[in-house]
Amino acid sequence: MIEYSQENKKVYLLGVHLKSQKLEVTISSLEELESIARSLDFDIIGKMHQSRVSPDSKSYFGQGKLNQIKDIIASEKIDIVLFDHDLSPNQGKYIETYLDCLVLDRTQLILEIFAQHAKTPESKNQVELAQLKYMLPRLVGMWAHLDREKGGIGASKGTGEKQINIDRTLIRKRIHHLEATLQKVAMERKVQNKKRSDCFQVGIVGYTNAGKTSLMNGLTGVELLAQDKLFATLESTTRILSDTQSPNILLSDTVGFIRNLPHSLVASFRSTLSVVRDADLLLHVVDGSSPDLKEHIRTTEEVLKEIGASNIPVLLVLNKIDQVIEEMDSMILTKEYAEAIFCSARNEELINLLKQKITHFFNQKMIQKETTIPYRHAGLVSKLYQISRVENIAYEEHGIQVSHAMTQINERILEKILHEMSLIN
Ligand SMILES: Nc1nc2c(ncn2[C@@H]2O[C@H](COP(=O)(O)OP(=O)(O)OP(=O)(O)O)[C@@H](O)[C@H]2O)c(=O)[nH]1
Ligand SMILES: [Mg+2]
Repeated sequence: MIEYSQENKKVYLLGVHLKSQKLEVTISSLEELESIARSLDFDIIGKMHQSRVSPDSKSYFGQGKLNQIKDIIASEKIDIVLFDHDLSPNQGKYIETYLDCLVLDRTQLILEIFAQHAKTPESKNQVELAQLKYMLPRLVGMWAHLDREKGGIGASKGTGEKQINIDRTLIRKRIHHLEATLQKVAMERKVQNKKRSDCFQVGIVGYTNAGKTSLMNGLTGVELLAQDKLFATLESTTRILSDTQSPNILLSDTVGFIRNLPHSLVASFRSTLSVVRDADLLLHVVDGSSPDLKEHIRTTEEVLKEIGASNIPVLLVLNKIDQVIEEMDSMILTKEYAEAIFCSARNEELINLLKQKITHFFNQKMIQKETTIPYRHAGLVSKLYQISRVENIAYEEHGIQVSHAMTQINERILEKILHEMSLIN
């Protein structure tokens, strides 16, 4: 983790507004960096952005701006400069040497939050892997601060300061070890998922802090930790959607997304995100009260594409609708997102409506069947109860007449059983 002493470090935030982009995007991204920094207990002294046609290859910012920042660092006694962009190893090294101040970029801050919030061995390993991959190309001539005793950046447990000084070979070895360990967990998860394949699976996805865990809690009656913090959830949790009939609908809550999510993190979290890839339906939860709603939707869609989950059917859920107070705003949302489900994790009625929409989605996918079971095979009825939703059962002269609904997978299972019993060809 970033080593900073107990007292809050004074930080200054910097961003570049590329003229090809909308200014609001730069500003809201810088605000987001501020919330990340606040979650890390940094003391935010100020922020600024510079408009440029393109980033300077050597220093990202222009030289004039760098001088201005240097003065601020001196007068405000800034400890760390936070950059709202990803810096190349050379840019990072140059800026840090020039400013003579610890410089952290967006990726490092996101990695740091993940490191602090990781609780399970798996998520800790995933974060460590991403940190090491980030660190590897930066080892040669490591940024000046890494050599300092105080205020240097180390990674979370086991990847700390000491490891920064060990050679690349050891880091590569560690990377291989972590990848192998994670691979093992991924295999175990695959087996678990197979067991669940007779259930419908719903993955809750969306931008960080959109209210995914709060909705999961409301829908399933569990009490997972929901917090007004970015990346409160890093692990995937699966629960049964309450009050549903056979087959069960399983809901999985997982890690949230953010713009410019480091690729190494997405790659490391592939296994955790397998609940998303394997889902039959995605609930794309978005904070309906956020002015950055569109950007959040776009980011989530991009990450879904990156992890190979862009073909799964999606229900868009505009959450926190209780916070949309202005009638005008509400009208615009209704018009623009006519297909979306308007919800609030704080409103039981709306949660129940969401639950109905989910069950309705799957009911539509159920296949209606009429199966006749000869009395000599009466034991099959209990199997039908297991693998389908029995709606009516009548004991006729020629056999037991069952009206039931089932999934396509279970229909194939039933056909196999009937075939083996020579009840069908
Ligand atoms: N007003 C209001 N607040 C909500 C609603 N849903 C969630 N929140 C609050 O928003 C914050 C974030 O909620 P979470 O459920 O942790 O969000 P998340 O999407 O799981 O966030 P991460 O796990 O950090 O990605 C918490 O403080 C919740 O209490 C809602 O519908 N209305
Ligand atoms: Mg969460």
